Amino acid sequence: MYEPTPDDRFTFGLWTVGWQARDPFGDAARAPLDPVKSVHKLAELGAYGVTFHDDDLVAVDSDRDRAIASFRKAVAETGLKVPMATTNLFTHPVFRDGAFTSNDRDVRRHALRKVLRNLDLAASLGAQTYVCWGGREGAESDAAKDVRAALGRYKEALDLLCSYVRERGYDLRFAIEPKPNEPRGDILLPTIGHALAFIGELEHPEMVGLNPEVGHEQMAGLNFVHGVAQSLWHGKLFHIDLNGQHGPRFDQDLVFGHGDVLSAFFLVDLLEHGGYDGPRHFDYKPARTEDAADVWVSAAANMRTYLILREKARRFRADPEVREALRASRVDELALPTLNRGESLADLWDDDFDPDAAAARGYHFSHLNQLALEHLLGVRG
Ligand code: GLT
Ligand code: MN
Ligand code: MN
Repeated sequence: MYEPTPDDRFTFGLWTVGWQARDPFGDAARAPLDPVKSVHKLAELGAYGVTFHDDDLVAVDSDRDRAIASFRKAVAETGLKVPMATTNLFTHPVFRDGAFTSNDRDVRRHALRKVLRNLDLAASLGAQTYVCWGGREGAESDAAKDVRAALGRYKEALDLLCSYVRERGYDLRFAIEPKPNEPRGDILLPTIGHALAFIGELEHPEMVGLNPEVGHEQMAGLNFVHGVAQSLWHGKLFHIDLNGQHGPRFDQDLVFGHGDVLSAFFLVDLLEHGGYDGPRHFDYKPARTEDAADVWVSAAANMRTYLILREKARRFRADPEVREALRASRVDELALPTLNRGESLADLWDDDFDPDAAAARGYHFSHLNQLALEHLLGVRG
């Protein structure tokens, strides 16, 4: 039980297990990992796929063509899929004021070239989602960035990239990954809500959606489950980055479930019952305390936690007492339109409604929440 298989559609970025544990205060604590080894290990652990940044592929072999050829061979041998790819527009110091929104126009042109080159590779590997995480798109000082102009350049870049994908006939859609801060003091498109509003201004809004990350919304003090639900409601949950975070602080990228576990439970419940059918992508970092073998223990932990929560969510939904509690809390009543078909606002005046009597009725949410918690803690079902 809780053994992952490719049917579970778990995917990992090469940069996750391959993270060498450099942080702002310390040097690398682990040796570089050959992407070929990561592909084989992930396949062995039961993953469905692997994702990459252009620069991840040259982690140990700086000969780009050879590195790509070995990666291609490894995915073919293992049967791993490559459902998503992305561009590193943040490590090289050329991007220190951003990529698509750098004040330096030459840098913006360089950033576009870097994405174009990797889009061709992504398409050739069968990727259907292209993530755009704009970690360097932002500022530390409000004097330094004309935010309205920057959003114009951000839109220009995405419009150009969408037209390139259309011209080439690639089966690719873009997914913006919001983050409030880190590495920049303030990052543009800091939350799911900001990104959704921005997408509406693009030339091809249907080609652009979201790749929300658990920890990034929680860093902003926001409810990730609500953010994902709203993304689904807009038809914009193109991809997802699963990990763990302990509230507003630096980006922890913990193993999935190792942060706010109650939120992780409701997230899995939503993903499994809310109509998301994309990959379950883990974007975590094996902690700096961990050695080379621990990396794989932590990778497996993400998938096992997801499967445990999936089973808990299933039992929660099947429990007759939960069904009764949901009814008593009138959770299902929210799905009923407020006016009946054929009714108009004028019909509202016919209601025989006593606000004081209605105000006296409780919603019994504490009982419902306790049932969820007890399922999660394993004392029910
Ligand atoms: C980077 C970042 C992640 C993004 C990745 C995609 S890279 O590690 O912290 O949240 O998803 O560029
Ligand atoms: Mn993160
Ligand atoms: Mn991420």
